Amino acid sequence: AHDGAVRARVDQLWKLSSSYLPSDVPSIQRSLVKHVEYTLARRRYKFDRNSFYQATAHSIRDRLIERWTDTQQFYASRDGKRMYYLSLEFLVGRSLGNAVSNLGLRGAYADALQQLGYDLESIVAQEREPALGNGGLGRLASCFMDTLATLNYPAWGYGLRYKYGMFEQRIVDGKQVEFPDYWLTHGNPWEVERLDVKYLVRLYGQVNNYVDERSGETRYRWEGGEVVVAVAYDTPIPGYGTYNTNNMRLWSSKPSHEFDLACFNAGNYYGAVEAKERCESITSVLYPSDDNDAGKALRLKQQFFFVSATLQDVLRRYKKRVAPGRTLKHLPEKVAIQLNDTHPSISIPELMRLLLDDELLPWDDAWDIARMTFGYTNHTILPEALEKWPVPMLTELLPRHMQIIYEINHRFLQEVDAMWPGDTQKLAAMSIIEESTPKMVRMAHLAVVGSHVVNGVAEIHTALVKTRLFPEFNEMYPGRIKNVTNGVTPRRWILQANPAMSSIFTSILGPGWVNDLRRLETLKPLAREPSLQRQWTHAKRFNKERLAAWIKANMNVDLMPNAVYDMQVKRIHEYKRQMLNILGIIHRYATIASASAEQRKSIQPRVCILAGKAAPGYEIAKKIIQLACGVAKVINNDVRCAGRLQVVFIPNFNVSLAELIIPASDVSQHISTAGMEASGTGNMKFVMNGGLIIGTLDGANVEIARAVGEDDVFVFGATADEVAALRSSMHKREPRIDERLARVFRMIRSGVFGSADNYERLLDGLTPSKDFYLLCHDFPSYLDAMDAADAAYRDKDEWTAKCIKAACSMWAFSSDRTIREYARDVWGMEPQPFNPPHHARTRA
Ligand code: F58
Repeated sequence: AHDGAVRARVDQLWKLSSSYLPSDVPSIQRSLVKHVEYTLARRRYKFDRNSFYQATAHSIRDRLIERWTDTQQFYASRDGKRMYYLSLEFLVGRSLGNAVSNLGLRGAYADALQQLGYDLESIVAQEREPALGNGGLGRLASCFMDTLATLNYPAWGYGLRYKYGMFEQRIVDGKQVEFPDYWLTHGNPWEVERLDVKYLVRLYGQVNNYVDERSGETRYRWEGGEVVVAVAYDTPIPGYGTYNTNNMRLWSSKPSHEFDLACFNAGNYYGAVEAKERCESITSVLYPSDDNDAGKALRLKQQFFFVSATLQDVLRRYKKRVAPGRTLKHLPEKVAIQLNDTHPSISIPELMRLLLDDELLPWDDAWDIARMTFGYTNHTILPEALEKWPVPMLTELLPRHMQIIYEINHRFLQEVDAMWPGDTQKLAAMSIIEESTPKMVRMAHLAVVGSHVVNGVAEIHTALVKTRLFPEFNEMYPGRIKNVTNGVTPRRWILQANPAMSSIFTSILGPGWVNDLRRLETLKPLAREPSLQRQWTHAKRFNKERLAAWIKANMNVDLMPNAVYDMQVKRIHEYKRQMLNILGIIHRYATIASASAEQRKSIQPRVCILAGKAAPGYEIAKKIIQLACGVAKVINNDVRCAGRLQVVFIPNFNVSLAELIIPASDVSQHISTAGMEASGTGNMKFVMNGGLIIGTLDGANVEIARAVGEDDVFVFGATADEVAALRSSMHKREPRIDERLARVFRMIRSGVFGSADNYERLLDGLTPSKDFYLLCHDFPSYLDAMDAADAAYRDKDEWTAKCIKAACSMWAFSSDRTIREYARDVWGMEPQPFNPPHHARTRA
């Protein structure tokens, strides 16, 4: 009787709070004041802009949480197939602006704050962005999270909660200096700490075997070693214009209790503290690397820690959902796991271990389950970036996994031998184990063998994956390698980043375009209409002034407002060829400097903006930054360049800066050596924001050019096939270089941009016979492309028309299109739109 009364009271209380929080202006204001007082414990009139940021974030968070818990309960009740996106990186960017916009509450919050003396945009700018990723791969994961929620897919992201994100880049004396990014200083209002959701993760130890009494088979158990705890931190991911709110679960490492006690009891106090530190260090720092950190044991620990906690969590959730006749064999019908590159590919042997050693499944059943569950996305074919782990290291850290990998490889090589009998070359090329000293585990081979679909991220990239990276695998498993071209979320990259342009779209098309970019196509016939052109030009001008104001305030440089804004913002890497851009800038400088005052007037004014981080250990990339800064200093202080040319290197490029920079561009450069950039996603963002591309036929540039029309992309340079041919004849190349390029080299060597010693290593790699990235080869056609862009810009109306047409042709590069393809071709997953009951929505 007592139980019944308690239950009734609890039900009654839940009913009382079963309606969504009201979001009219007065209610929002009450919630802000409430959070200032109760969440922040600040007194009335004793708060500043940052406490108002915190209060606003908490107010929105309340509204996220109710949708989020309801969505998750709804998914559980529907029992549909779910997808888990496993990524060691999520470059989320700021959350407040995204949340108010996705919840449709931008206007209400702006009004509520304005009446209290605050401006929503400046409150939004208070947020410190979590930088839990390096670049494109991490940002892609976050774009996917936005789309998955927006399209109502039951999906979760899984990752790591690094205490230190991507380092902060400062430019000191014209050089990159790295500072730690402790992004949690002021707390993180977007996460919910789940101290009750935790798993034990084992490292090291040994494998013991025993005979299973029922079957008489030998079975294995991984025992001993160190045990670490993974604690979950959840972040709600709202969709745009839907109630569906998904989850991103990030793990943090903690020492395990038993482990602690054991050490303390043994009287080894310092040892115990040290061990505790070691446990916590697993999730302390994001590796700021651009290719893999060969042989870094901590990185492997991070990967396994992540995978182990995630798979335990996924299996626990799967098993909770009992249905008649359902066993682990049906896992692939209910669960898809996507591996974002090979970083989480240790999942494959870990799932095998769980199924074999804990669930006692036969090998073949376990293998079918694993293979049908996993999909693997490849993001690079550069050999130096393909992950490999030394066998001795893997054996020590994960002895049971090493056994399982050997067994997978053994069975796989039997298949290879059956297909190509006696072909030892094929066996060596395809083996998961590389027979080097020490032996290495090729994680990409493991991922291909252990997944049912392998995908590249742009058409040309997928073609190269099939023909150059995995030709034998492609022959052995026809159809397994597929293309799914990347995309970016128009919510963040158009609506949020570019309100000026977005309001043009909304005024003509209504608000629905951001979830259906195809609607922009209807604007293309209007591209030459004066009224649209006028609005478009105003928006671009507004965005340029917004950026110029930031640069004035933060770098004290006054940018020309009427110039072509030319940008290259991305990680610094030799293959991305920022160096080619800088050489082009120096050439332009030389042309201006040697021109008469009269001739100078006819040179198109240009503002060149570069930004991006170099991996701390990547010396050449750091030198490229140094040269860019040296060139900027000289050009910006040379009176002959006044009104004609300016160069800025913006420090600490991140998602928030990208949102400011990209909408201000007239042209952007995506000029990688053909065949080397898997896709690129910045290219998509720039065109969506009304800028044109100067680029090589690489990555998604190829598809963008097809979508917007070849005439509206300034293409240059060797094609991927030509690059291959040029490289193989490189040693025979005669050492003649373009005269304009030779002049640029002479200027650098003469110390115009700072001591030539600084740049010797850069120039050293640029003789035609050594020029791996083909800068010398592509330089003349690069200049032609720049000239073509300058010429096109002179006809302002025609230029604006090109930009409008291009921006309105980009629907295929919305991550909505990308995710629908994954759902159909890789995950076999249907949307599950969640609509709360009517009473829950309306009762105030
Ligand atoms: C990028 N990879 C590709 N890797 O370079 C880019 O072409 C593509 O558009 C993007 O993925 C999305 O598919 C990338 O960003 C990393 O940042 C890795 C981080 C971990 C170490 C190795 C590089």
